[in-house]
Amino acid sequence: MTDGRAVSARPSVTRSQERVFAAWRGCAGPDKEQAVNKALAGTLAVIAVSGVALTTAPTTAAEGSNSQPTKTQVFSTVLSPVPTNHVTGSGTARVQLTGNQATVTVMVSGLLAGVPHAAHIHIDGQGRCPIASEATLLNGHRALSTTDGAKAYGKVGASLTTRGDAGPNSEVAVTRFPTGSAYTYKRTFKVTADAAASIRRGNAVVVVHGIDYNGSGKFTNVLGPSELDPKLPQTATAPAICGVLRATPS
Ligand SMILES: [Cu+2]
Repeated sequence: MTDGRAVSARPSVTRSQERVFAAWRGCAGPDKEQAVNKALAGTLAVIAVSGVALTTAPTTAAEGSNSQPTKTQVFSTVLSPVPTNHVTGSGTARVQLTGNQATVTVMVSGLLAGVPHAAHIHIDGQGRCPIASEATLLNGHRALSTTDGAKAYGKVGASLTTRGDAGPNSEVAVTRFPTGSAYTYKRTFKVTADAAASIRRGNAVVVVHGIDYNGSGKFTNVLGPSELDPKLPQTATAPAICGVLRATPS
């Protein structure tokens, strides 16, 4: 799936991703789809040069090393397709937790190619993935939005961004999430006390978003706008694959 090479963020990728973001935010209707996918294609081209593996270097240990020694625990899960959302992809996720410091590894395959996939550790819900009966009508189509799944998996506790903030505020920071149908993500960062507690009690759920509901090979407006940000299509934020983190022998 990957060749294991680390790909560092280059200015060219950043500029390209900013164009994607601008396209997303800037227009509406059919033109929007065209502009978004055109901009996304540019991003993909840049990323493709370096392969699909996205590996982000751990943050420096400079921040907050005052915590008492804490036993390292490992949590993992298999990521399975969210029902009703027309997803065939899958993946795995692993969280190594020491105090509030988490090393998160996510491997996915079979997702929609060429687009960013928002991914989070959700917390404080019912500690499960959504089921088909929780789907609603989105622009006339039965599917699960992120909000439809919130009762099951809760709110965003951490955003699995490639750089910068990794907290709940980066929930829809589309320019800072991994892109592509298959990738390996690895990053070490500090999670909130709430998120760490949720992970430890088996309540945390890893969700990767972004679906190809109508099999068009791109994000479209088939499900209408996202409830999280009306400038994004619903297909960009709807949950794709999901799994509940469980304690695992390390
Ligand atoms: Cu999420």
